Amino acid sequence: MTLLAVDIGGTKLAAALIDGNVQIVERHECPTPASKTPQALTASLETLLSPLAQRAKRVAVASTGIIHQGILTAINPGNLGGLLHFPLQETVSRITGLPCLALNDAQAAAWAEFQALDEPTEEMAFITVSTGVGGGIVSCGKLLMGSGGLAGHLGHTLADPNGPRCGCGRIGCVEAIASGRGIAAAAQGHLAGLDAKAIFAKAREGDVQAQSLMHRSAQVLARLIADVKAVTDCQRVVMGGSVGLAEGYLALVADYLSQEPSVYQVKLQAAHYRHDAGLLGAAMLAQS
Ligand code: ADP
Ligand code: BMX
Ligand code: ZN
Repeated sequence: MTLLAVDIGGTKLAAALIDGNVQIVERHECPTPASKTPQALTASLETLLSPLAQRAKRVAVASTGIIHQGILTAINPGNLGGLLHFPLQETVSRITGLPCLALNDAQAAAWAEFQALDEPTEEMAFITVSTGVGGGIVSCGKLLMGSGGLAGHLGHTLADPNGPRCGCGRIGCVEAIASGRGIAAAAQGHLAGLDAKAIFAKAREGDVQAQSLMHRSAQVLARLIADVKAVTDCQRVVMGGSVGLAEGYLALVADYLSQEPSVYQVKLQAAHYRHDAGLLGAAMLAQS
């Protein structure tokens, strides 16, 4: 059965047709609209999904935000152009004319990455460092979603009580410092206004401020991973997202993690499915 999978992130929307062997047959991408309106997101989804829908029997959505009973509620509305609530499942079903399953993007990615592990493992955490910092936890072989969809929102744990205010309302969240947006927000002087991608490129050219922003993010991630190890006793942590998968980033996180006491050490690896983990995880859950 061919399935249409959709990934809604703070920076980009992706859609793919996926066959019965969970292989991507065709993939498209476009920017997430910057406008605050549900109409803008609906219009972008229409453009992306309408040409593909006829070839699929079902649709599966992995989306940024808390996804509960088909409704998207942003924990950090700033990551979604200010959009707070969106009737995700209903909108996607209406656009495609197909039954729809929707869940959080990092939870979906965690499920795909759990299936791809090279050895039997019961506890695993997936962390995306992207527009925000998202997370998904598999415990006793089960994906945790929580009664309201909040489970695994690791980006909103505390990194620094003296840090910047996060869009969720708390002070010093991991996301406020370590995410793509957090990195860009901390940039000053000649780096002000650049996005995380451009800042990482400057870091590779030897720019000292850019290197320090990259290190700060990686250090915060390493502390988060130690916290996650303490909470879940996971045997594996998988990293995704465009910041998480950026050249040199994972090695930096691993280096900071190695400075933590041995009880907090855990195997760290890049997402097997790279940027498609969310799409494939949603597809796997919809097919099961
Ligand atoms: P989404 O959040 O929509 O899932 P991404 O995973 O692509 O999208 O994350 C977007 C963030 O990643 C942006 O902040 C962008 O600047 C940053 N980014 C994209 N490519 C790179 C790169 N090569 N190196 C570092 N940061 C990157
Ligand atoms: C935010 C939150 C999470 C999401 C994470 C990564 C919103 C809109 N999103 O913490 O639900 O999983 O960002 O999202 O509140 P991404 O857009 O960076 O992939
Ligand atoms: Zn927060």
